[in-house]
Amino acid sequence: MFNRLKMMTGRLTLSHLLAGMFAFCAQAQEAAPLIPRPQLVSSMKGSFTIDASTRITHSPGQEAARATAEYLAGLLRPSTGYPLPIGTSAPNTGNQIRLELVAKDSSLGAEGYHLSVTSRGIILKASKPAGLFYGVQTLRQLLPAAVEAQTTQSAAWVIPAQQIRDRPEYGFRGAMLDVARHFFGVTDVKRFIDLIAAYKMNILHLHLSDDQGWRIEIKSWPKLTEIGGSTQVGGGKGGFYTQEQYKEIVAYAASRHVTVIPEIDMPGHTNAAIVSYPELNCRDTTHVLYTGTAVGFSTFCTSRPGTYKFIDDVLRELAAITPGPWLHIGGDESHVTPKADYIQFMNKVQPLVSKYGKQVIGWDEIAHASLQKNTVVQYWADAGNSKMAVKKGAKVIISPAKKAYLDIQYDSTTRLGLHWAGYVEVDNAYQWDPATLEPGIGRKDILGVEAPLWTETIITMDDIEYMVFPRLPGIAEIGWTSPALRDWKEYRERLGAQATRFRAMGIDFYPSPKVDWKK
Ligand code: TNX
Repeated sequence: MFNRLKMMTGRLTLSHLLAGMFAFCAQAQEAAPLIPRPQLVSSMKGSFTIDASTRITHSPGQEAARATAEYLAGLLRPSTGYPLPIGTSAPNTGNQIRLELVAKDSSLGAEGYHLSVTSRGIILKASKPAGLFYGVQTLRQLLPAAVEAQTTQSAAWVIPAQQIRDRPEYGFRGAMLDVARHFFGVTDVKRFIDLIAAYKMNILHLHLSDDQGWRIEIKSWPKLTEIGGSTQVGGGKGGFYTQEQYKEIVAYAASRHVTVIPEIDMPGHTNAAIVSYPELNCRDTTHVLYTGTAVGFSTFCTSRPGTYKFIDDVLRELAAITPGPWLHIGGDESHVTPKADYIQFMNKVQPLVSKYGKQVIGWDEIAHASLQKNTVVQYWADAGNSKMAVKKGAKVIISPAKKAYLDIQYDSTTRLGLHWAGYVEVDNAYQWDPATLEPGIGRKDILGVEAPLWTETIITMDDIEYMVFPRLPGIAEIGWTSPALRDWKEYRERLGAQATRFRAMGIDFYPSPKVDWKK
């Protein structure tokens, strides 16, 4: 509707006039094609237009609201070209986008928000700062896609009058980036964070170590990065984050209400660490750096005390620079670790994580060990393991490869990715419900949903975008929107409408034939 309006008008003053008239004539305005779909939207007559004198305001003394106001201004200024000054003001003065933290509204929870758009202005309310941030993401999608441009656009910045009340289904909505198989620098990771946060995801899981590379500086074991970080799949130069760079990523993520979960995979997937320090392996043979893509051939020596001293040091340093509550210890595909040793190993490592005040996450194989209270199990392949975890009282993160893996090819023609878990087209990635996927794993057992991107075949940011879009917005919606409000046919329309946004954001997405993409 607004694109048509934009075409009809072009000039700002005339468009203002027409926008008003159009809204006046319209009986009921269609709800905007938002992703994730909000809980409750009620359209009203009229609209608000952001113009050269619009201000962004917050209540005095609300620093968190101010931070979100700055973030919103940062989104709107480049494309609108307006100054959009930020300040405090009384609630009822017009032409402002007002961000308010309210104490009372417990129905909004930790991440919910209430967005009210009238012809006088916009009021966004939330009980917690994250709610304001998500309200801003919604507001962003209510504006014409041109708002995403980095240069001044001559669009009419009209937002239809409406009320939105919204809050997420799950408190854990994540994406994982494997920076071990191919390394991605700080700039790429920041863009990845911006892209997931735009769809209201709040977790970034970084897979920081694997056979092909060790990507985080550990000051007490410097060869991990010196040697273990020096290559990647295909033999490129690899790379790693210094602790300062990691902190920069964590802080950037926090400014987007995203919590970073660092993963050190063990006892398998450890060739890079073993090459750096051969004593971590039982046989003191020399190992060589690995640049292939096979899995399951390496293991730490589970019987040597030195192995646990090493792990203690790594977890201590990592915990000290990770404000989030979780440390992920991997545990997948340890094919050359005898089962009894694996169990003993996991029983010894879990307390080391707790010692540094963090909660364990492990891939579903970890369910074979005794699970510490609060250990979280990530379901990726084996439903039996995950059910066993639930029986042992663990909460589960749902990341089934056949639905949620972003590295799995869309179809047989996809130029990137793997297909060991079949093919995952956009409809397939969307049409499932974590709470009914596996009998024996119910809503109450589930912490949330995560979409992992493994990078054996992913080399550039462009590659990342192609595999992540358009599937990630669907997984984000599974995490955010209640299942009763989700339907593929209806979602398909909203996803098609996102194309203009993807383009304006410079996202190289896969134009799936399952969707009619808006031109
Ligand atoms: C399985 S998922 C793995 C990874 C691979 C991925 C490729 C998991 C816990 N292990 O090591 O990268 O498949 O899709």
